[in-house]
Amino acid sequence: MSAPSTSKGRNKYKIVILGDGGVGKSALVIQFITHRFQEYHDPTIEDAYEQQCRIDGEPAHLDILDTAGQPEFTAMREQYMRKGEGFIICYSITDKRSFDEVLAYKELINRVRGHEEIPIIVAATKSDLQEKRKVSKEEGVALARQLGCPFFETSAVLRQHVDDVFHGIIREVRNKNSEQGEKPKHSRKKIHLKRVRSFFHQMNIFRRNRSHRT
Ligand SMILES: Nc1nc2c(ncn2[C@@H]2O[C@H](COP(=O)(O)OP(=O)(O)O)[C@@H](O)[C@H]2O)c(=O)[nH]1
Ligand SMILES: [Mg+2]
Repeated sequence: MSAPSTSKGRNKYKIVILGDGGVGKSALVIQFITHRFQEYHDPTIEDAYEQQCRIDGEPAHLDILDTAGQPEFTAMREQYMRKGEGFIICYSITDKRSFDEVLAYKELINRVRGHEEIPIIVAATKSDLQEKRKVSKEEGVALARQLGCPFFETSAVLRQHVDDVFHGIIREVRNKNSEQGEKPKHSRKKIHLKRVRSFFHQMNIFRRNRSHRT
């Protein structure tokens, strides 16, 4: 049986990497794609990468967004949070604060996606820095269990469990899609709701225009 494609039917997967600045998001993505550890990557750059690979014998085209910045609720952020099909939330084993922030990123996803079941993986980074460890593996496992998602401790330096994270998130998205039987994106009920919302939206614009005139 062939693996289900995404809702757009192209084996294309939109993956978003979240996590505090400096945890190693860019290093993780770059190691996955180039098989190299890049020691420095401009922390302010938010970049998108594309990668083709075979996962469980099926082709996958990954569209990976490497985010930058804190979990604030900006319009741009809302846009990609809405479009993301799978999320990798990163924290560093050397940084307890980044671990505590994982829940804030999960809440951000919930805020945009409501009760929709969203494929997530928690990725601990910098597992080569054992002497600087501030978060135990057990704490990571417990957090992932709380979120009901897979968990890996990775090292971009040693290329440990890097593929596992990206292959894992694709598996999660595929599982979700096959459970939902690749339903059309918008049910009748949703389309109706959209129309109602759009009506209210127009009303608001109308009111705004009126208030400009007065
Ligand atoms: N030892 C070690 N350092 C890492 C690892 N991943 C990233 N770094 C370092 O952590 C810093 C921040 O990495 P970066 O990928 O820019 O973090 P980002 O802000 O989350 O994108 C850089 O100095 C990297 O060299 C890792 O797996 N092991
Ligand atoms: Mg970065």
